[in-house]
This record gives sequence, structure tokens and C-alpha cells, in this order.
Amino acid sequence: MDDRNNQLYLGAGVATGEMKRILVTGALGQIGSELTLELRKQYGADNVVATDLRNDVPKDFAESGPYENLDVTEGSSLLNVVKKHKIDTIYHLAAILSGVGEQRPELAYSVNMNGLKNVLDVAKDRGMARVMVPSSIAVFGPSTPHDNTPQETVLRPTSMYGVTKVAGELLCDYYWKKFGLDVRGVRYPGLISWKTPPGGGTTDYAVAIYHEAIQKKHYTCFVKESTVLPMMYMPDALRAIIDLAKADGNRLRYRNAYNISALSFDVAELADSIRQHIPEFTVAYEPDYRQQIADGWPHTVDDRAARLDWDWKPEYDLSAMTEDMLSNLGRLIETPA
Ligand code: VAH
Repeated sequence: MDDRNNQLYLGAGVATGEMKRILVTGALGQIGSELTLELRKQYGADNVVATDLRNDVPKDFAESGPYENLDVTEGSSLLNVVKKHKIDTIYHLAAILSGVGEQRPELAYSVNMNGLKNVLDVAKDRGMARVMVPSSIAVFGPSTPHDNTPQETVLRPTSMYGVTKVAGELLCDYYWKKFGLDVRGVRYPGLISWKTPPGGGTTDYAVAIYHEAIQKKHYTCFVKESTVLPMMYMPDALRAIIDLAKADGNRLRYRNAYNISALSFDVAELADSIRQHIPEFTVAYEPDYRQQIADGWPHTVDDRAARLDWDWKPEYDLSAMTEDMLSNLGRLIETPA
């Protein structure tokens, strides 16, 4: 074991050192695919190792830096990658989201719990500088106050995804308190981006609606028109988790996970913002099983703790997001003749 690793190892459980060699799990997912590229800009391409279960790595992504095929539920495979690349920081994004998680609860439990524990154990044993584990507003449930949901409140979700996110938050806090592992996280709202397709979540409608508006001028939405959920544009989401990773640990009152908020709107408002650019756009509503998940989630979230402890502040409002989404998607998608 080289001296650096030895040093890190000797620091097991206490190291909250500088982040130099970063591993991203779930790097081909909605957050991971953009986070990896942003981290490579900030830390150098060769210092950010992307990993995912998939083998079909897009050419431009494969050419942007090191990639390893990795199943986070296999602890030995994770350790091998960490050793091979001398990793000192992990952004752990590999997860099964709420929609797929309700259809495949066993898979969601395995990936979201066993995968997380593998990451925390490897990071603890090797004295890593930082582990970033995003949580979600899915930790909240029907008995949680829906408006201006507090940082500290009732967490009794009814989805398997939500259960794994609450358990994950508690596990991360345990590794911080018990072993001193510097684990941090944010509770992401629904995330909207144009570079990658949505990842099987309940908020996927807020991404698909833009694609269909361009391609078909019509969208059939799987939640009802009046459904209000907290949302965030991907550039804000990336800045949030990277800023938290860099924040002074002494300022942090919470570890996993901070409420963060940017936007809240119902589907009617979202459709109206699109119609500012595509006047003929129409929406039909056919709620499915994801309506019940959405109904358990907040309408708005209190993120004062994040703003006070590490200067969180979103930059995109609904109209700026819609303009950026449609202009970028318009370039990507061949609109029908
Ligand atoms: C999901 N996009 O829908 C994720 C997210 C708040 C929602 O966690 O499951």
C-alpha cells in the first residue's frame, strides 16, 4: 500500500481531508452523467472515475475520462476499483428511483441499502475524505406537513424508495457519529435536465413533457393537473451537491440530509411556461400508480438550514428553466417534419 493510501488508511474514520481522486457511482444516470462532467471540469478528467452497471457507455462520455463497469451491491468489486484508482472521495448516485422502486421493491432495497452500506464501509475503512450521498424529498410521507416542509419533521414515507432514503439518511448519520466518516447529502426535489432521459422516478413527467412538447406538441401526463411538487433544474442541483462537498464541515448542523429548494409548480403552470414558446401545446391527464407517491410528497420545502450553513441559493426559475430546456432539446431532437 503506497504511502498516500497508508496515510489515508491510518486516518480511517477521521479523515475529512482534501478531495483529489473522485469516484462517481451511477455515473450514467440523470444526475451522474452531468455531475461527472462537471467534476472533471473542476478536478481534472483523470481524477474523476465514472462507474455504472451499464456497458453501453456513450462515446463522448467514454472519451471524457476513466470509466469502470461496477455493481455497487458487490462490495469486493467496489473495493477493487477504489484501490486501483486510489479514490479518496465518493459521490454515490447509484439508486433505484421511486417509480421503478414500487414495481421492483426487492431490487430497490438491494441497490439502495446494500449498495450504500458497501460504499460507507469502503470509505470508512480507507479513511476517505468525503462521501456524498443524495437523499430526496421522498423521505417525506403523507403525515409530513406538505407546505414549507421543515428540515426536522416526520419521516414516514409509503414508497420503498422513500423507506430506503430514510434508512439511508440514518445510516449516513451513524457512520458520521460512530466513525467520523465525513458523509454529506441533500434532499433533492424532482430534477429536470435535457442531457439524459429521466431515470424511472415519479417526477419524470416534468422532463418527458418537454420532449413531447417539441416532438408531438402534446403530452399525456401520469399525474393530475393540480399536482404540485418541488423541482430543480440540473445546473442548480449539481452546484448544490458540489458546494456542500466543499463547505466548511464545522458549519454543518446536519449531515444527511439538507432540505434544498428551488421551484414548486403544478403541471398546469409547467404547461403554461411551455406554451410561451409552443402556443399549440396541449396536455391530457391519465394518473397512474405514481399519483399516490406524488400525493405523499411536499408541495414546498423549507431550506433555510442549507442557506445558512453552506450558502445554498438556486439560480433558475421556471421560465429560465423552460427556455433553456426547449432551446437545448430543440437542438437535440429532430422535430417532426
Ligand atoms: C423520483 N426523481 O422521482 C426522483 C426523486 C423527488 C423525486 O427522488 O423518484
